[in-house]
Amino acid sequence: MTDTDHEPTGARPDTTHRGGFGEYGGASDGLIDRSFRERIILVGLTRAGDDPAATEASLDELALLVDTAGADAVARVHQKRAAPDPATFVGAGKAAEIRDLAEEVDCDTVVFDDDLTPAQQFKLEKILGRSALDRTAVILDIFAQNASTLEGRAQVELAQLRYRLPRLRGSGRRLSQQAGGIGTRGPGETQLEVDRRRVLRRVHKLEAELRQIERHRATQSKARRRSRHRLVALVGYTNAGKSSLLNRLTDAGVLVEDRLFATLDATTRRLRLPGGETVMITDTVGFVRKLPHTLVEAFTTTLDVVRDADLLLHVVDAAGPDPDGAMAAVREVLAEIGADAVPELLVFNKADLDPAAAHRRDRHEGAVAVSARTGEGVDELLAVIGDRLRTLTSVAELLVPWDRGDVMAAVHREGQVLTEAPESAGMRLRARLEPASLGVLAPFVVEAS
Ligand SMILES: Nc1nc2c(ncn2[C@@H]2O[C@H](COP(=O)(O)OP(=O)(O)OP(=O)(O)O)[C@@H](O)[C@H]2O)c(=O)[nH]1
Ligand SMILES: [Mg+2]
Repeated sequence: MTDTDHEPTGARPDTTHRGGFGEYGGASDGLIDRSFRERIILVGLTRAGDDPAATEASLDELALLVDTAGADAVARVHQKRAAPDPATFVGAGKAAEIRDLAEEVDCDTVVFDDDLTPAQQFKLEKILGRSALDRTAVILDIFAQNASTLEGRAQVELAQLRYRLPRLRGSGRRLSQQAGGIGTRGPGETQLEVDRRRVLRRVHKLEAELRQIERHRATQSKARRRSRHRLVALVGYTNAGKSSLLNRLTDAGVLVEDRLFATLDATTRRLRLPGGETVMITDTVGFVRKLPHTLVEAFTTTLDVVRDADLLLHVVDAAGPDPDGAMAAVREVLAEIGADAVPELLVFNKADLDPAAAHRRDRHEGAVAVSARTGEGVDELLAVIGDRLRTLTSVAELLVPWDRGDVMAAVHREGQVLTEAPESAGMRLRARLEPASLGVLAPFVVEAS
């Protein structure tokens, strides 16, 4: 670490707590001293059997992340190695090389494209004589800058604290200085223990706050289910155009920016489909390769909405550098949050920029190509959403005895009645029903398709 990095954060007035975090949040390990752009060296490692081109693609993205965080990538180092060195991630010789390069290009910080263990980070900072961060730290920093709601901030701070807890050794002195000493130290405790205790206390408080929000969410989603509106969730790689599409489909007015992770909070709007049915559509946080687990965990309340959705609109930037890689990364995160079973509709966006969008659509059955910017393909998208949602329900034929007015009412309430024909035994109906309603009405079902 550099000397300035060892200063208490209070002495760096421009290292702002922009997200309004608690005393450990946002500032101290952040990339950003917003009075100038830091100069960064990026380091990637290709393991035996892996494709070096994939490492380069990942480094391209890391450069974008670093830029979004507000710093400049000035050099790049790529090492091929059987496996990461347990002590220094790259080989010790390479680490020394990076130190020399850092001197030469006058860089402030070295960012590694993979997660560093706390021990590796500590060792590397000693060798490099400057901060060593990993991709996770950069992503956390961007999230911290973009978090604006109470929930978003709590989630990001929680992720940051969980990330920092095992790393307190490296930053212990800094935290000790913040603690202010008198009265904060219990008998026989080291400063590190005090710091850990304080961080843990804050973690528990945030967890409690988020549980509260989650309970509120659960009530909301119950209300939605009662309202019988289907929920469609926009998911996809960051910057794919999810918010633009929501704005195009509804008048949501969600912030759209050519930067990564512009959206952190879920926004839900009503959307009327051409068939006349109303659904709820929700925009949410974008995904990225190697999305940090701490973030995925901290964002569970936000991501619940994805898991609960009836249909996912998987938005892909068809004009992006690696649409297939982005799709794979998104599906990985979906699996991680338990949303991989939710039906998915692929939407290739930015068709105005790249005719490849149409080709990609043709290669994937049921996919749609659109441009959120020009509106091209949007009518088709709406029609396809309606079609797909209809296939998620099933049509059943029921025979309801005349004395069961309650069941008749339930069929009308729970489903869409297609035909009714009176018979001597009762009313014969054909109705479109969700699996749950179908289950309840099973005793009256004559035939289900
Ligand atoms: N040319 C073109 N640009 C688009 C289109 N859709 C979105 N964009 C641009 O792509 C960038 C990202 O759009 P957003 O809607 O913010 O993307 P997002 O998926 O919500 O991104 P995050 O919230 O950051 O994950 C913006 O600069 C948009 O103007 C499109 O159909 N065509
Ligand atoms: Mg967005």
